[in-house]
Amino acid sequence: MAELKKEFLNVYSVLKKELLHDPAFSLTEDSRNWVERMLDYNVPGGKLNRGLSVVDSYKLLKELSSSKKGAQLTESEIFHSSVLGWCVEWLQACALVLDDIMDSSHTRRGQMCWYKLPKVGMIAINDGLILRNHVPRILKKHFRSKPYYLELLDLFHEVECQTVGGQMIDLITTLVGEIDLSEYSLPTHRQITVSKTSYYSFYLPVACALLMTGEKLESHSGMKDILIEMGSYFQVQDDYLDCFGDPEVIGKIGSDIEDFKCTWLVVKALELCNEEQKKILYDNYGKKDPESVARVKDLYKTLKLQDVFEETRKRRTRS
Ligand code: DMA
Ligand code: MG
Ligand code: MG
Ligand code: MG
Repeated sequence: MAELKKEFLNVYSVLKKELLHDPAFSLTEDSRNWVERMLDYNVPGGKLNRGLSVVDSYKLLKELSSSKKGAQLTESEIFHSSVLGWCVEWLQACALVLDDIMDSSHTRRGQMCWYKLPKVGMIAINDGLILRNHVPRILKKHFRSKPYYLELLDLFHEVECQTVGGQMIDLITTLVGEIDLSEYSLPTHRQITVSKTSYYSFYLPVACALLMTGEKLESHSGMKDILIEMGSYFQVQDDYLDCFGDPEVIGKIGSDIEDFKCTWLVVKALELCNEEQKKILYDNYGKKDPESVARVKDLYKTLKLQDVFEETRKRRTRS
């Protein structure tokens, strides 16, 4: 895998160079420098799990179809699966740049959020759109002549619709919560997590690999169900870490309590709290001052949500 990761990172440099000279964007020298810095800051610095899982999934699918363990990928297969992996990473970079503005976040991947840099600010909105528009440019350049090109375009588009739809529900649900926090429930939480996270983080990489092998996505709805489930659990973990994770480890400072978000933690707290504790939640949830945030975190600890999470984790990873 170390070798594949090295190759994967090489492909980033190839794609970046192509995009910086893509006439569609009519870049000037200054704007080319801007885009290069913006890409280096926002695209390759994460765990790369989503991108690498395209290469991994493709390798596994090839092994399955040839019933040979350790099947070797050709140069072209490594390159093309890596390109699709980077398209997933590009889409993720777009989602994160915009998500951090909307969530008023401070840090991401161990550095200041892009929009927080003094010379960037709201230019980050257009940068998000640049990132999003890079994806079809990459796909056109490298997949135009493939028989599955249209399906690939359609897949990225459908997944993006799910993601922005999910982001919208994530954001507008807070308006409902501000009126009555008890409206937050597990079904609402699930709807948010499936659409904002599962599709692009779990389904998209495997679906890309399947298309590369010539499969039709409609024939794999069982696989989709499993990946959606994994993604939903991943977002439960993300909610948990927003409050209990170490910012040094997760690379970001949580803001869900301040942002009034419908998270797994607040839903569980509402399920478990007595009337007195409910009042603490109502009085402090969604407030920006550190004392209110600390009171909510204390309540989560009193309700032993860390243990409840541990139980859920064991149950979900067993099934
Ligand atoms: C993020 O949800 C979802 C997308 C589509 C970026 P989030 O705001 O909980 O993510 P994070 O905790 O990384 O800001
Ligand atoms: Mg966020
Ligand atoms: Mg968000
Ligand atoms: Mg989060």
